[in-house]
Amino acid sequence: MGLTVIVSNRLPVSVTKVDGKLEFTASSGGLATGLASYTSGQKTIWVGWPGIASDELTEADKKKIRSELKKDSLWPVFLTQKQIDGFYNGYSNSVLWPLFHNLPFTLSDNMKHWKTYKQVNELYAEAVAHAAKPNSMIWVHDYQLLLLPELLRWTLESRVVIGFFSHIPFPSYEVLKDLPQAKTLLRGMLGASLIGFHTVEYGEDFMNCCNKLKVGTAENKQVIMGSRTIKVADFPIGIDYKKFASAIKSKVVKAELARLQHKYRKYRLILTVDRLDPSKGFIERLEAYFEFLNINPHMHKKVKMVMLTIPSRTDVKAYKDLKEHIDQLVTMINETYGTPDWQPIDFMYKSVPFEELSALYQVADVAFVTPIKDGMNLVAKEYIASKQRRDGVLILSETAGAAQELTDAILVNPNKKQSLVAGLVQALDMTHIPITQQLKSMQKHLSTNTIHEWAKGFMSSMERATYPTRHYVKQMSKRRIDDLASEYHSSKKRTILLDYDGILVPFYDNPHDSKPSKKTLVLLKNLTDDPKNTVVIVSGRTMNDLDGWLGHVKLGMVAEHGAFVKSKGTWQAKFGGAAGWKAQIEPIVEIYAAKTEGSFVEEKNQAIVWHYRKSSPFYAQKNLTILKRVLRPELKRLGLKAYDGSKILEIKPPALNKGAAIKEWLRKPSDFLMIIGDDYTDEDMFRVAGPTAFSIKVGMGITAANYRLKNVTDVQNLLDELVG
Ligand code: ADQ
Repeated sequence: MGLTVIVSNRLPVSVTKVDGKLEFTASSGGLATGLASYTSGQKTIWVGWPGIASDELTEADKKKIRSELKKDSLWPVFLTQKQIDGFYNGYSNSVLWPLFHNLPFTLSDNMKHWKTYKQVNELYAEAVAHAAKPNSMIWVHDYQLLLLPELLRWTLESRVVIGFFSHIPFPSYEVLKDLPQAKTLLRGMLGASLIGFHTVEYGEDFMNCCNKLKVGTAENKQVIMGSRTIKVADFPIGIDYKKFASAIKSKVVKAELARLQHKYRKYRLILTVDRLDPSKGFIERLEAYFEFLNINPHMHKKVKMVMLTIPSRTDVKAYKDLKEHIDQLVTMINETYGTPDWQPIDFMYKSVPFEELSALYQVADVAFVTPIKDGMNLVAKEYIASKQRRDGVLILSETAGAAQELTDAILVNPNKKQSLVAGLVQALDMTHIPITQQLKSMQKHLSTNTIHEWAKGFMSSMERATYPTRHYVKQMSKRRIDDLASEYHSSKKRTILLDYDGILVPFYDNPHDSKPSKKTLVLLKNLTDDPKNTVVIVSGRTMNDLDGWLGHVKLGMVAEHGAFVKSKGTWQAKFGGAAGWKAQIEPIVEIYAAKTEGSFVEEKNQAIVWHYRKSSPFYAQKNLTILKRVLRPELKRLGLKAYDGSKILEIKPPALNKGAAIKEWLRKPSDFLMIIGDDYTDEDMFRVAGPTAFSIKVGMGITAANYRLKNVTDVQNLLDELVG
């Protein structure tokens, strides 16, 4: 494999200048650990800002930094203080961060930073262009670099594979639409071949924004942009589980634990650990703790809340204001309820070494993790992993990405004081057995879904995401259509296989409205009147539908994707009797159809189809994801598969497919074979047709067909040209 290039705002190292001397401090953040495990053994370069403004550096300093960092395969991007203010403090942290976390902010004040954001993304692009080689895999991280994937695609074209991962939530269309740069940012991200988020929901919000803002066309976990297909997927980040789970074996951790156990021996300890950030819900949490103490006087002197808070973005006004507000509330609570021998809150405003953090996690009876909104939240996961020998209860915001996985935690609504207070009461009341059961189940999940697996998963999806662009087929030019027509006219025996919906008729909201037009019927009649032609309609429709609309035309027919075949005027069932599995699957599908307004379930002889064309795309996608998850074990047990079609989900046995159904026509001798289809079920036909057939995909998306047409009108024009 070629070179891997990681790009993030910050390098995993901090450079400082103390008394004119450069100092280098490695940061062992989660990302660095996860990527180290993945990239060990292969050539990797990491591009990012080294944490010092270039105004402080001489040319000699920069040279020294470059050469020092090069030893660890790190590549610095130098930024001036002005650039950092505009790009990082300004646009990234005062516009994108609050917007993506649904936090209040003023757009107008910060719009002036957009230019710098763009300019700095260009600087990163230049640096990556220097670092990358042909065939490099480039993995771009987070909201500071939303424009970078597209910039890289322009600079490096198709010589590289680009992936993008967002560590923070993605906003809904209603929130994003008011940002003047929304479209530019989406386009920037879509320069990548793979876009990853922590949760399915963020990916769906992203795709919904693409559709509503008309940047590409998004469906079924992919976005089509011109000739490119971009995959959108969820990759929930994990932690270095072993590091936290086995920390207790270290002497330093043991000593620290003993110290803390003694210090807090009189109390039930409630721990909070976060960066000081408006998204982390500090105010709501403090107000809830105040209320808890107010209504539970018997807990006074029996509980203590330790708030470990790491300073963050201290140059941004909203962060300075928040620090002041927290200080006021902490003082107020300590003064209201504190006594000479008891302080309800210990507020620690600093970063602590791993050993101390681990000991705190181990000693705490409760972790009170209540962000207003959080991409994932690693603290929740670190706490659970640290609880190998001692009990501990996790209270977690339902709005944190981690809540999707840690469903055994006490899940709370961070915006509702009563919910937070009830969470505290419940956590402090819990007994040993349920606590250990919950811990075990969450630990099992975290020990397998680690940061190492996350990095591996993303990188291997990135490798696979390269295929769609390579397999892309261009639309048929006038010249290719003329070639096809001339082969048609010079041939003696022709086989023409046509899908029905989306090929001969457009899509209708109600599938029963898809009657063929007069024009289509005339066209089919002309085609079938030519004795050289065998024309077959290969559809997912029922026999009744096809006979009703086309029964009077001399056509071969395939109904229900191959369950029934009509040749020489009579229908034959290709798959035994009734499908007994339907009684087990249909009730499940019905539940989600009922939750999705405008959708319905169709029962076919050998398949069950959920139609959601008329439903809101947001709710349809959301319920589709859940339904697929719920169905997975059932389908496995019954040997069935679920297929995503055009606004449908179809469940059927995998052997039932159009490719198998058309074999009998493919066996007949012919010197002209044309197959036209539009959705995934037609791909099975394209695959068996081989390279010499005129296999034509209608519409966008990856395909095994050899040619492409745009829409039903194009198909009509082509057929007109053949019979005309
Ligand atoms: P953050 O917003 O930084 O990350 P989080 O995921 O909780 O949030 O990570 C914080 C990290 O800092 C944890 O590893 C924690 O141990 C550490 N930490 C916090 N306070 C500390 C202190 N006082 N001393 C030492 N260490 C401390 C962003 C997104 C998250 C997403 C991550 C990873 O906002 O939603 O989970 O990226 O993708």
